[in-house]
Amino acid sequence: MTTENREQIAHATELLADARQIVVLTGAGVSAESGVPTFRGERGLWRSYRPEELATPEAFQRDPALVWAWYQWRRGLIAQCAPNPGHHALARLALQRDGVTLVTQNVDGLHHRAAREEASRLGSAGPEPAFPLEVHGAIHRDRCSGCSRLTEAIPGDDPGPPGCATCAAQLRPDVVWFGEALDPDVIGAAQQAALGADVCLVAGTSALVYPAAGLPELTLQAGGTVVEVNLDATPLTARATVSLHGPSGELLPLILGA
Ligand code: BV8
Ligand code: ZN
Repeated sequence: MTTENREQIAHATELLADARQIVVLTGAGVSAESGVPTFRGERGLWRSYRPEELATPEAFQRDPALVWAWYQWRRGLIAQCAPNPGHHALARLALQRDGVTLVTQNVDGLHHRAAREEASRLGSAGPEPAFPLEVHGAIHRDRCSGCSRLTEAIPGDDPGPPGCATCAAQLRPDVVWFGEALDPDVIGAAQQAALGADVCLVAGTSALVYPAAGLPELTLQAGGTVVEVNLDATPLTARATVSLHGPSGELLPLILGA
């Protein structure tokens, strides 16, 4: 590891140790080392499809079977994946310190799984059900497009979205598609946390998708600092007090203490 990176890691560790309130924003990059493909990287999910083709209500309207098959494929893939050391380091930070809010754009549920595993290792109470704040929803849940009833998704290769057991309307993945509003309570809590944070730790996101990508900006506007951990540079890099380029699965345990 270069001396420069070592100094950057020490600086990031110091900023986070001195912070009273921390907000963490993660994106698909923190799950990459778990085997979950990112959206825009080399092997990104979107490489095979354009976001507009699949993750929009119009696409689901136009071709529900295609969109459903894509989510079922992703669900099967994610079921084979496990949290990586980056998820575990963030889970320990949130479980062992007050004033930490973890916000994720990811729908893969790996942060919650890491927190459950850390809690049982620490012998502490498990994470809140609302941990982390999943601003784009959760792929393991289905939502009825009629009565909004939530159910655990059932993997399988059914040719298209099933009907709701209560009202027979079509089920859809309980995720936020492009052009859809985020749950105001969830994004509201995330924005509150960002406004009150001394440090916004951003990991594994291209910082392109709003309103989530606006969270670090709120921390900066309120006088806080940004620490970025990402493989590539992003529009946020120039605004970060510390920007570490490398795999989050390696860097987060170094910054947060393994
Ligand atoms: C809304 C859930 C309004 C589904 C997703 C122009 C300007 C501003 C905004 C817009 C605009 N045009 C349109 C918009 C709005 C749009 C938007 O922001 N578009 C972008 C593309 C410009 N936003 C919306 O539509 C949002 N809704 O605005 O609604 C509204 C209001 C009221 C009423 C009605 C409507 C909804 C956005 C949510 C979309 N849903 N996903 C699903 O997952 O299937 S977005 C999708 O992208 C994922 O959630 C993903 O998390 C998210 C962001 O991507 P990243 O997580 O950053 O992943 P990415 O691959 O891009 O980057 C990975 C990074 O990790 C890379 O930088 C890479 O270098 C790095 N990396 C890789 N490996 C590693 C690593 N880093 C560290 N370690 C590694 N190992
Ligand atoms: Zn229903």
